[in-house]
Amino acid sequence: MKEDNLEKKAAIKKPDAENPYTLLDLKLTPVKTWSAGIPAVLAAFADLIEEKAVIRGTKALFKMNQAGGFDCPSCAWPDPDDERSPIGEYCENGAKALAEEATSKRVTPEFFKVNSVFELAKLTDYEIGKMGRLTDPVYLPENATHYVPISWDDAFKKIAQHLNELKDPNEAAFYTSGRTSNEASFLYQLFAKEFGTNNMPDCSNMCHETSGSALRPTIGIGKGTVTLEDFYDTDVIVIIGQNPGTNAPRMMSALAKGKKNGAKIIAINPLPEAGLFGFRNPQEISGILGDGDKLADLYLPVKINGDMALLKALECFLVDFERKSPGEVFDREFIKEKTTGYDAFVERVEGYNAEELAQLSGVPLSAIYDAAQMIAFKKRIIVCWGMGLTQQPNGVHMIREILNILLLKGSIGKQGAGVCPVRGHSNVQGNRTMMIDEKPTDEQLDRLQAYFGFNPPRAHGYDVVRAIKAMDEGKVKLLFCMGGNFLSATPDTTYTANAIRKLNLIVSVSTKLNRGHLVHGKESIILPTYGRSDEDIVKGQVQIVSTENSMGVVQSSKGMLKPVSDNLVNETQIVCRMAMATLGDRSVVNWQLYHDSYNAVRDAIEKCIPGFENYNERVREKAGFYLPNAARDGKFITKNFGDRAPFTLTELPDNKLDDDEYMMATTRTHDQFNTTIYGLDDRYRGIKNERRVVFMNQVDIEKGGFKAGDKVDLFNYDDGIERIAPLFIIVSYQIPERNTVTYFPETNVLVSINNVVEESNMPASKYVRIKIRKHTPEIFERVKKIEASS
Ligand SMILES: Nc1nc2c(c(=O)[nH]1)N[C@H]1C(S)=C(S)[C@@H](COP(=O)(O)OP(=O)(O)OC[C@H]3O[C@@H](n4cnc5c(=O)[nH]c(N)nc54)[C@H](O)[C@@H]3O)O[C@H]1N2
Ligand SMILES: Nc1nc2c(c(=O)[nH]1)N[C@H]1C(S)=C(S)[C@@H](COP(=O)(O)OP(=O)(O)OC[C@H]3O[C@@H](n4cnc5c(=O)[nH]c(N)nc54)[C@H](O)[C@@H]3O)O[C@H]1N2
Ligand code: SF4
Ligand SMILES: [Mo]
Repeated sequence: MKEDNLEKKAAIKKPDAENPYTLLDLKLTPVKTWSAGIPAVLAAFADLIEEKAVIRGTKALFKMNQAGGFDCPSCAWPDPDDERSPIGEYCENGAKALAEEATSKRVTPEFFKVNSVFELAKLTDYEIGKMGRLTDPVYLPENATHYVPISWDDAFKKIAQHLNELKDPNEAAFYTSGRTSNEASFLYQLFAKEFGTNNMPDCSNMCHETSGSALRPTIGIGKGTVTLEDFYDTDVIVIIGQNPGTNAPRMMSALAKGKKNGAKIIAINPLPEAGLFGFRNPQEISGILGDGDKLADLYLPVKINGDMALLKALECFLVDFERKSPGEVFDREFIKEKTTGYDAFVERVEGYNAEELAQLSGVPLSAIYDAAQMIAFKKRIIVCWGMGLTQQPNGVHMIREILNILLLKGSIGKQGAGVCPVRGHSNVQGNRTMMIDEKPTDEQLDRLQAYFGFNPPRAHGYDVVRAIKAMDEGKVKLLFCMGGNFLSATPDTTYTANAIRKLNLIVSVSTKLNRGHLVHGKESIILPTYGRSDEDIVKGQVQIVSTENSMGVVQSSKGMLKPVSDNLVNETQIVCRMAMATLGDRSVVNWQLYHDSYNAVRDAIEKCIPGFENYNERVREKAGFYLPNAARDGKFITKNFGDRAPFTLTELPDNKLDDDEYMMATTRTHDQFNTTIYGLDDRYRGIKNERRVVFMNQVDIEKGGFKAGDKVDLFNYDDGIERIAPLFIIVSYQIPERNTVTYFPETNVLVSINNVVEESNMPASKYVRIKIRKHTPEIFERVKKIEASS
């Protein structure tokens, strides 16, 4: 009894929203200049062994990304349309993602009985993730210390009761991470809209919202325009702000193939990432025994956010070359027929001084000249980008600047040319196609209304940042999370944790335990569900679901592993049961039909979303089908510019730093999937057994009076508020001066909720002004004070 009381008191002290502030035992290993190869194969299998899933996992690996198999749950890189390698169409990180899912370790109700929420929160994210798969629904009552079992029916009753008690449907928000299938996503947004809200924050709001915001008004579609085939026959591939060797590893094979066929590669990144320089294909003998493929022909070590200056300097050269060889550099016909705003754009470029721009970018002018030379007389250029651009305050404009260059060259909407935003989560693009969007268009809503017969809400809802603020202000009282880890993926951890604690109820549909389950509202419910690799049987039949990859291909996915528990429910049925429990007779949707049949869901999708004609038939074709993409075909149907793509006039950012300030980009290690920490190494960057590191240039280390290996604390002072990430180790690294890199989620605590990307409102988590000071033990007291007062 006494112990129970103590425990309650402890629980009131708030479970930690942060990883423990302790250091492991950092070892430095050589930084790599090529990716994959034998170490990648070994690493893939090491994870299966650790997860006690060797037999299950190996069996599944051979079905992953194969026609008739299941879609890799990790990233959104596409599979080849034609022949697939019988040895395997997966990479090291796909295998790790699978090992996480296929694990035979289990988090059962007994686990929750012996482990209080408070105690669990003292573990690291790595330890929490390694506990295993969730097996049963559990419920945390108000003021309770432990999750307790709850039946599915009771869970839905509780959720329904909470939803129906809200004064306004907009007091609820429905978050989506990017793994949810098309079928479940469609029903999920349908439910939110029938319930009455467009509050659908999703992981896109932290990821590629910036790309959509940049592309939709300019080329008429918020997606990429290239296909995998384009990589194989092109002249130049530019990779800017993206780390393919870690985050889309099979992109390396496409780059190598393009390169073999004559393409040149330009890499633009503050860090010399291994995957940009070389690739040893573990699926080819030459990759195992030989030197592999050399990739980047030119590497431009841009400063964080120096990309705008760099792109403009590049344009200065292009304009100059064109002046000297009229018609040979720019595609005059394309510009005349398909674009608008050319003259004003060129005038703007002519006003710049290339030397000054180069200074701002951090890249020598001669190297930018070389890049200009490489693209000036080529017509087929592909530009790929990732979070290095999208998570910058001016990311929308930087992407439009890339587009400016492609428009000058007529290098979009033709074979071997175009834009390639490399999407993150395996079905994040499909989620958006299925209308998971806080700002659906009238056309989308009209079609839904016509088919289902209810009036969907028209007012825009909350995105991620706005949802957190609304939670803090008490305007959102219930957060439903379809996958993901809302707490740790979002910025300003202390503020966000506090906002979550104000909720009446948080519901998480999850495969694995994460910190987001431990920092909770007054009440909390966890609903365990299937992963992509799990066999999903409905009415005695094994089901397929579908997903859309980075290049707009919709494919089927059929899980094959026996689920870890008989008490899991698939996401589609979770939505249907929640809808029936909440809306009852109020609903005009036949939820029972969709509950029982994925085919019926696909039929409804076909009626409501263009491009899905004969969905049920075509999704069963071997390589799936491409969604329509007018920009890919060279048609730019824009809202404000008719059938023309506009040149955009952009500004240079002011990146001046105070004397003791550094710019920090938060990034991923090679051993994590977002907030899921597979392991504690970052092999390619030479880091072993530590995540609390800060990469610094040696010049800065010395100027700051530090030494490599010193322990430091990191601070941010945006909005006049002190934010602290204590206890990091300095690692001397090849990175531009005054720039630093750290890993998220540990440094999300430093990212102000107000530090957002213009237009897309995404957290600008690669543009964080920090101060670095020698570590003092007293810092922990200060951190505690900040947490207590928030
Ligand atoms: N294994 C694995 N795969 C993943 C993920 C994962 O966590 N693990 N996450 C998935 C998801 S959701 C996403 S969105 C993608 C993310 O994939 P990426 O877009 O590659 O994401 P990051 O690792 O955050 O960082 C991208 C790169 O941006 C660079 N960078 C930072 N600042 C700047 C800058 O100012 N300019 C330029 N040019 N570059 C800069 C960094 O050095 C880094 O190399 O990967 C997906 N795939
Ligand atoms: N500082 C900083 N912050 C960032 C980023 C950054 O670069 N820097 N990147 C941002 C980006 S690009 C993204 S996409 C977000 C990611 O944000 P999220 O998508 O919210 O986070 P994840 O870590 O991918 O979610 C992991 C959890 O999803 C659950 N899960 C896994 N598979 C499934 C499944 O099949 N179904 C269900 N229902 N649940 C599943 C598991 O419980 C797991 O713990 O983070 C963002 N946050
Ligand atoms: S590239 Fe991405 S989708 Fe393909 S196997 Fe690797 S992690 Fe999975
Ligand atoms: Mo992402």
